[in-house]
Amino acid sequence: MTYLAKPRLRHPTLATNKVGYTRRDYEGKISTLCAGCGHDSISAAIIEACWELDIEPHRVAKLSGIGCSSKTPDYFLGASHGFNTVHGRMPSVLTGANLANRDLLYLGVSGDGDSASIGLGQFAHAMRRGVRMAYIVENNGVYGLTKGQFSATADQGSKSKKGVVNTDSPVDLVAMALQLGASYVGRGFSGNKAQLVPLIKGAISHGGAAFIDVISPCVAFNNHPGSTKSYDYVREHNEAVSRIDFISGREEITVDMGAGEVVDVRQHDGTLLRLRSLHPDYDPSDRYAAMAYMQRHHEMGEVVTGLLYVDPLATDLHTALNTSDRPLNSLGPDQLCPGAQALERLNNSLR
Ligand SMILES: Cc1ncc(C[n+]2csc(CCOP(=O)(O)OP(=O)(O)O)c2C)c(N)n1
Ligand code: SF4
Ligand SMILES: [Mg+2]
Repeated sequence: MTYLAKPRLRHPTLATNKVGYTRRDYEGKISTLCAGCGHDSISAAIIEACWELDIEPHRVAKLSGIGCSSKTPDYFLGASHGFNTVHGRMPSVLTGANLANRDLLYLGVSGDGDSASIGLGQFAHAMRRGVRMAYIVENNGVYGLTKGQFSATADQGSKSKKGVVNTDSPVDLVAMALQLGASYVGRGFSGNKAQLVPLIKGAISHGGAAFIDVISPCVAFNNHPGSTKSYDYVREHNEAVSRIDFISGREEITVDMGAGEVVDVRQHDGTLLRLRSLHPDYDPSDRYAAMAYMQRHHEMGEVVTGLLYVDPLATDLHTALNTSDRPLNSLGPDQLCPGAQALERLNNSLR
């Protein structure tokens, strides 16, 4: 096997962000995915989002499971913390890491097989517990790494490359995330970077469990007529509910008066999500209306994209558990161990 390394040369004219890094500093190894795989476009969007957010790479922890999608953290943020877990187990490992060190920004990267099949239970519990993270599923409707079997997100009636029809109903991770209590829920398309980058920026800056399902065509096994996860199908059936701009707290805020209805959503950290509603009837603050809207449009054969729901005042698992403001991994044994007397008191209270 040949390992390709990127040249270390840095062109002096490359633009730097506010913390002094170029986009190159957010890259990783050279991708070994198939040319044209949607997952590579998502990696590019993550790189762009982190660069634009002025995040220092060492403040990010990227975790994934198993699959082509779960390999991608090797191709971005090469200077960040990383953990490639076992299949479907990213959410629990991320939850543990997050509880140990609340100071990092957590990026969970997974696939539709990893999250909707073997890892469905893990996905559900991370959403309902409100673990603060940007959870990104790179959804191609197949197990790409193991040669293209239908995954649980494949639409009923869609066809495999060999013409086999999928008879099972799909798991819709967006609908599940909404139902389970995620406080930021969106759907993107790997072929629409202009929409995806602000969606990812909003998710990283969000104060609770943020979930984005990104339709990401698998060019090797699921990009043919009959697939509902192909480039052509998604381009033809895409129904965007909103155009989203992400405005960091420090930047000047301007209003585009010419656009359609504009909803500004200010998040905990002062950042602003500016949603230009493309449909006057769409309300991104109504969880149940979002679920009904998605269902209606799915039945019409449409793939609804955009920021579907956000609770700007969401809190996370640390708030629920009332953990210490200081990351647990920075506390010493004297602070972590309550001592024999406290243990005795607790035992007595339970007798
Ligand atoms: C416990 C376990 N079961 C099965 C596998 C085999 N396996 C590897 S990747 C994968 C599916 C990956 O699909 P997905 O998450 O959709 O990623 P993609 O390759 O499509 O991006 C499976 C079933 C495994 N690695 N471990
Ligand atoms: S098999 Fe599919 S998902 Fe895997 S790298 Fe190739 S195109 Fe991407
Ligand atoms: Mg897949």
